[in-house]
Amino acid sequence: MKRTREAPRNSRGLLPAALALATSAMLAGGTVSVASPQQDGATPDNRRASTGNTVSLHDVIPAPTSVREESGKKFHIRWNTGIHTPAGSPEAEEVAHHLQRQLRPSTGYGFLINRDQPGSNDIVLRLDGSRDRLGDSGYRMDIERDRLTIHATAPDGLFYGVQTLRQLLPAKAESDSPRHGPWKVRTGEIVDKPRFERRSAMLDVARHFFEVGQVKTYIDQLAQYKINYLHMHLSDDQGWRIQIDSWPRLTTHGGSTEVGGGEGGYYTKREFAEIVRYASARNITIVPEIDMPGHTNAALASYAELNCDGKAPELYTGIEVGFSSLCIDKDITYRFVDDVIREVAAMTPGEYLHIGGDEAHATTDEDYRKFMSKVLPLVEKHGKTALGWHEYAKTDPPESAMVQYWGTTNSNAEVAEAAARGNDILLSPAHKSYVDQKYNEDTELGLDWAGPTTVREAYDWNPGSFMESVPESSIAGVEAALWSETVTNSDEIEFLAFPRMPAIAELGWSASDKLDWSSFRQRVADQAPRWEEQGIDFYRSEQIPWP
Ligand code: NGO
Repeated sequence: MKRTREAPRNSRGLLPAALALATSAMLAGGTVSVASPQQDGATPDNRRASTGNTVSLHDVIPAPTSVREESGKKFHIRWNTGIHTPAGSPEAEEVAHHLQRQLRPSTGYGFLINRDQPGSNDIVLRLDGSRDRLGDSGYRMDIERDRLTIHATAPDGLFYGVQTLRQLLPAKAESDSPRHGPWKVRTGEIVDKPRFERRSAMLDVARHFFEVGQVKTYIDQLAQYKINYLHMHLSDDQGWRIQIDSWPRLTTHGGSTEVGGGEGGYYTKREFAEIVRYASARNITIVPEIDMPGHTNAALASYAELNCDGKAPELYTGIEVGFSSLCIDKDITYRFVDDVIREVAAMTPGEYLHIGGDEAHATTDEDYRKFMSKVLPLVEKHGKTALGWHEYAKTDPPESAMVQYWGTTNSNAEVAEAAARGNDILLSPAHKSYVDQKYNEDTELGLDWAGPTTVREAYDWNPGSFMESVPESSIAGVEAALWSETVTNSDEIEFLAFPRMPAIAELGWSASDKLDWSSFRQRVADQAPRWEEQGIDFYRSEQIPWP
């Protein structure tokens, strides 16, 4: 597929002044800081830039809560470096195995796990963190010359500490084949914890289907930026992607095509269980979405009896939406929804089940309310909490339900009322966090109805204060949504998600006083060699000072 990687139109090949200055200083061997001044007591002087050999402790995405970097000394990973884990915590040991799998291929070292006493040069994982300071998911990394220790209150925090450690090693540590060291980490201390509980990404597997392996690749990419939920859009007009035993034609017929008429596909229960397991081993909870009552042509095409007129429509491979609806007045509709929710709920260990509810343009307002009043109790009946696109806020869902905002402005009365009633709000404003939008008019890949959206536009907003009359305490978090009307493979997922997904990840994780575009663009630039090692096909936005 052809696409525009650069934004050549307005580019005159000139470096912005600050960057030109920074570049010439670096060429002269000097020290440069493009970060904002005076954060966590750091002056631009003690914020040393990363070099080819070592990475500045400040050079992490999402930006940590506080960083203190020492000068001169380094922690050195050597052939005999082991990983020490606390006794009696299989989850912590899982994190150790994850770190081991991560570092073995590039270093060629063994990273033996669980020695009785931590030896010198070891990486030590400890569940002794202070809950006051770190909460449930934070960590403190203490990097000394002869030991690197990650303290956390729970295994989640250890996992996040390990993701930070990966970014503190030279980019070649991400290689899947042996490379020469040295493997040094600068000494100092990082204290870190998330601002919001939910740092989510969404992948639309309905418009184009992605195989299990492609989903796993994306999960790996998300996990390194501390994303902890993957919302999977599993059904839409163009395809039904998850096996439902009680309604088998949903997949055999409804899953047999996709946008553009390709062969589509679906996940068997076994395959889906593998996705859930793989994600959970990377601290990511899968949130399944079955979109209804609109966006249901694939289901309506599979079962004639779900249609009010008893006639099944043709399968659909276009991208216009808003024309389909389940039949609100038929009993069979609710038997169908009950079966689907029961089976999907049984396949996903997480608390939430997403019931869509967006763009029900073929359903009257009255019918939409009637539908939600019957479906919301079914979600509860099967032990789940409802999540839905913000249109369903008007049906007064129970207080426990979460509302996902996808509008293109910062005000919505129904969402504000839902927040006042006690519903948590998940933010994915389409003009900011829809990573399916083009970067600029010249990008061939992507839609543009809410965009185009540059990297800076995706980054430059504050989720805590974004929505009028919705206090930060009502915000569950943010989501980078990747709809797949134009996306057909992993390269294309990566092109749209990088660098915007890491931008949204930082908005979800980092404290508001750490959100700073000039610092972020520099840190993103420094991720490029890692992405190259990982084979990530990112977009070289001209807003970023790539190395
Ligand atoms: C909208 C629409 C989706 C599209 C997407 C494309 C929502 C919640 N419904 O977002 O069906 O795929 O835009 O950007």
